[in-house]
Amino acid sequence: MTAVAGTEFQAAVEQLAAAANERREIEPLTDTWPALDERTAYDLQGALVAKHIADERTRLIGWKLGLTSVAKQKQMSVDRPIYGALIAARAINDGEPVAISSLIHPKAEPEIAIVTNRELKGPGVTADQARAAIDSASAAIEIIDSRFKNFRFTFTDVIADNTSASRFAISTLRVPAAGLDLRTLGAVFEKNGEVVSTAAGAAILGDPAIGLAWLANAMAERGLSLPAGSVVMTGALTDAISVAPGDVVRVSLAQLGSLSIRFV
Ligand code: OOG
Ligand code: MG
Repeated sequence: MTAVAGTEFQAAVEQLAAAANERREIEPLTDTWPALDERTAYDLQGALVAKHIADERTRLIGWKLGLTSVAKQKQMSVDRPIYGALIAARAINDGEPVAISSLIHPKAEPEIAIVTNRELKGPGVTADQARAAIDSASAAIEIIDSRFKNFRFTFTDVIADNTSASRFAISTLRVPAAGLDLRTLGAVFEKNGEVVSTAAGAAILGDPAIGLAWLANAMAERGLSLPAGSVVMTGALTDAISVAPGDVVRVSLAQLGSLSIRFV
C-alpha cells in the first residue's frame, strides 16, 4: 500500500467510526474513492471493528451475513451476500427499549441466529458440513443503521461500514439444531401487532446452512476461520423496515419462539 493509500485508508476508518459514535450520516466512501475494491473494503471493516472493540473494551462474538435473501438483494440493488462482525457491546435483550435518538436512521430485520459447535475452515466448506456445525438456532432481530446518507452505498461501501451493523437481539431460547429443518421454518414479522411480511428459512440462499458455508469460505479468502461457538446472524429473511419512537417489532419463528424490540 502506498503512503497516500494508507492515509486514505486510516481516514476512512476514522470517518466511519466517528459517524457511528456521533450518530451522523456521511457520504459513501466511493464518492471520493471510486476504486475502493472488495478486498480493501473488508480490510477497512476489519480495522473499523478492531477500533470499536478497543475503544469500547468489548469483544467479537461472531459474524453476520447480509444480503442473503432475494428480498434484501432487491431492496438494496445488490446481488451477492456480504458479511460483517458482531461485537458483544451491540447486543440487546428481548423486549429491551431502544432509543431511536441513539441511532441515525435504524431499520429492523427478522433473522435466524445460529451458534456453531465446531470450527469451520474454508475453502471448500460444503452446506452439509456447515449444517453439521450448527448447534442451535434462535429467533433474532437485527437493527441496521447505515452510516451512509439515506442508506445509499455501493457493495464496497457497505462492506467497509461493517455491513450497516448496529444492534442485534437474539432470543435466549436456543433450540438444538438436531431435528430442526431451518429451510422450512416459517417466519412472521410484525410491527405494532400487524403482519408486515412472512418468509421461511429457505429465503436465506435456499438454506441458512448454505449461508454458513458461504461465510466460512468467504472468510477463508482473508485467511480467517470460523471458530466453534461463533454466533452467526444469517441475514434478513425479508425487507428491512424503518422504525419510529413507539414502534414495537416482533419476529416469530416456528419452533424458535418470538422476540420483540420496542423503540422509544
Ligand atoms: C446492509 C446489511 C444487510 C441483511 O441482513 O441483509 C443485512 C443493508 O441493507 O444496509 O444486514
Ligand atoms: Mg441483517
